[in-house]
Amino acid sequence: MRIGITCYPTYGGSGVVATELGIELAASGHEVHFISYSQPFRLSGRDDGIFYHEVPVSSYPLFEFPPYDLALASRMAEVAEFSDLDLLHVHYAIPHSVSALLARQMLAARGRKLPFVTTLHGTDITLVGLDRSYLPITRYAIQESDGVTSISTYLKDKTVDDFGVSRPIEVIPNFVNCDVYTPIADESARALARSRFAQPDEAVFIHLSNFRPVKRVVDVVKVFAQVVHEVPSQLILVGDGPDRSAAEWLAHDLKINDRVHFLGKQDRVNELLPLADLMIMPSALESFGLAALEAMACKVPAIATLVGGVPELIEHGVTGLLYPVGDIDGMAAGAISLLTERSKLNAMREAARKDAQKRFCASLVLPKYVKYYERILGD
Ligand code: GMT
Repeated sequence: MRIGITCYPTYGGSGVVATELGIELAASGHEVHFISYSQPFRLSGRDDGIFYHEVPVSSYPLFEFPPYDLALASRMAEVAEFSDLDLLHVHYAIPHSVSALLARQMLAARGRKLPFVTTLHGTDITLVGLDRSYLPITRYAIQESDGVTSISTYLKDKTVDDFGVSRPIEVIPNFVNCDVYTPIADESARALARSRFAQPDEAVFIHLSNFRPVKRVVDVVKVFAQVVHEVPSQLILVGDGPDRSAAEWLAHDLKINDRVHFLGKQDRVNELLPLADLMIMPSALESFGLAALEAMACKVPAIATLVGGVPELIEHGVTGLLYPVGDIDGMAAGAISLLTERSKLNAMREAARKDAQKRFCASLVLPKYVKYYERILGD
């Protein structure tokens, strides 16, 4: 198949899923064309079967807001025609599904078919999409898509309840390449890599996000501050965004800044995740929690919140621990109990990796997308 993919290319779960999907599709022989305003950040250096088409957005003194969605629709239609696309797959409904709808109509007028699939990821439904300025058009574009997938049952139900969408929605969960996201098998190699951050007897925590308010990064530091009084530990924070400086200030105020490592945006998170003992993901909401899945595949269970689609990923007490949002004391106590009873932590580490392999490996989830595309093309 020749598949066009549109996503937000910046740091964010929907862009990661879209990019990893494109990479996996290309590796299994499909031709993939990314259409976006810049190259998705995990794409660099990979080109077999993968093409990237930039969307130029011109400005004009009259435009207070350059119309990206229109430029995107034009580019989608052009790429579909020049590269003979079979299908377009857009990630995150706003505005990508609306642009795809326009591109499909433009091509229909030229006697060409371009079915499109919309994948719903999270705040396109739970936050931004509910804004009155976007809700009617988002609902319309979802309803009119040739296919719609959602990354969790939670998000599917939200779409039906909050948008009144009546069309079928297929649940295809987030996935991880279990050969790329993998523990470091050799203990001495792992110890050497950990020594960049921690002494041999110290525990290592990791957090990975885009530091938006929904991720509650300040809670990460608060949880860690309680743990570090009981168990010698270090905290690695990967990513960047609006709440980074609040987290940095808190680490300074609590005088734990020498134990908190802000690494900023990193490309090869698969090399950092396996260094940790535990992830902290205290989000106010997650439709799935891709970062926790990537950590689990590396044998790193998450201390997370009982929100959205997270319980579809993490089984409390088996593959991680789940607490109410803001329950700093609970999360800290849970982490301390795992770190002081190493056999419990080791069992959870094994279970986390096994569960990621059994339910969410790219090799299991990719065929679900391919089958879904075939169904859409057959309709
Ligand atoms: O909804 C968002 O915040 C956007 C999106 C992104 O681009 O970061 O994140 C969502 O999509 C991920 C991949 O499908 C999910 O794993 C995240 O749980 C989800 N984020 C939220 O629901 C907050």
